[in-house]
Amino acid sequence: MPFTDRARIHVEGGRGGDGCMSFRREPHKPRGGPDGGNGGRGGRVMLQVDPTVEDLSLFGAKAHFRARSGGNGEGANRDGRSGEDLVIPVPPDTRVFRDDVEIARLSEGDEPIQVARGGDGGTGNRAFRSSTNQAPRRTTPGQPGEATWLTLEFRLPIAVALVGLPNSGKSSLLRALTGAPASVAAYPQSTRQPELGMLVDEDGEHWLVADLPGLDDAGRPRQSSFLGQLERAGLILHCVDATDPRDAEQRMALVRGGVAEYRDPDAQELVIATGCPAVEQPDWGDLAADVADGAGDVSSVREAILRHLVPAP
Ligand SMILES: Nc1nc2c(ncn2[C@@H]2O[C@H](COP(=O)(O)OP(=O)(O)OP(=O)(O)O)[C@@H](O)[C@H]2O)c(=O)[nH]1
Ligand SMILES: [Mg+2]
Repeated sequence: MPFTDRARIHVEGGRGGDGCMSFRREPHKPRGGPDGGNGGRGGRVMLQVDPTVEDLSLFGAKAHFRARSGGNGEGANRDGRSGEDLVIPVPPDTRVFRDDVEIARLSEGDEPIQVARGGDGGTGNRAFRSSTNQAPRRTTPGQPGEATWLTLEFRLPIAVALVGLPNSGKSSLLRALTGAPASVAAYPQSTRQPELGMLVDEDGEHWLVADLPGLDDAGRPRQSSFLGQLERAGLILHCVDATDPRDAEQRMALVRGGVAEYRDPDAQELVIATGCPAVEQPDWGDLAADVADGAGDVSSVREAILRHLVPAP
């Protein structure tokens, strides 16, 4: 299933039930008083973190969510039942936007939040009885639930992000560093989705490493890029193909320009000259890696990465 980190959903609270018009009917009391009950309120739509949900791809197939309506009031003073709330599961660390304003950020263990109110139930005729009107025929209908579009955004807890021009060896390096089965190919933009691997340090600490494709050959973000995922990365591995005859500094400037708006300004950057043995490390790079076919020694790169990572407090 393709990884999805952004979704638009429409949520709607349930409609309130209608108030009821009814008069008591008893064998020996022909003119019983009003006994129509109130309608129940509509169910709410809630968002709740479910740690087993890994991304927002669920919402590709389903974008409309509506909670149950409240029950209508009934005779004999019976009020309608409340509509059941609809609880939508989202992955941990989901952000919720309404009209481009962030209204919530949901982390594991948080209480569910309400994103659409249920409609109020209507009033039955019993409630309109007064000294001047003993037999009211008036009722009110249930109100519609609140309806709104929301944007959900989800960020993986990425510690290390690989970026670079197409074909710069990102997937190969991810594979060599983490053993992740990343797709490597001799043509550009072979990777369409973020690919993930895990680095484990001596203390057993796990670090999520991601290959974040998404720049075209001119360093421009592609339309459906996942560069938003750069946001949480504290370390950026900037892969630069050392076998490319074009000027390395110019290529680096393209990439830096392309990711500038997505990255954490405080993130550190390491420039990795790819396709290049360590002994031939060019002066524009911090490190060199030759990892053809995912093999090759990347221990120095690995160590340098781990030196830059600080365990979360
Ligand atoms: N010899 C050698 N070839 C490499 C090295 N790194 C990558 N390559 C080759 O370069 C090509 C591109 O590598 P990928 O790892 O797919 O590059 P990428 O940046 O992930 O590319 P896209 O996902 O298509 O943007 C492949 O043919 C790799 O085999 C390396 O260190 N040494
Ligand atoms: Mg790739």
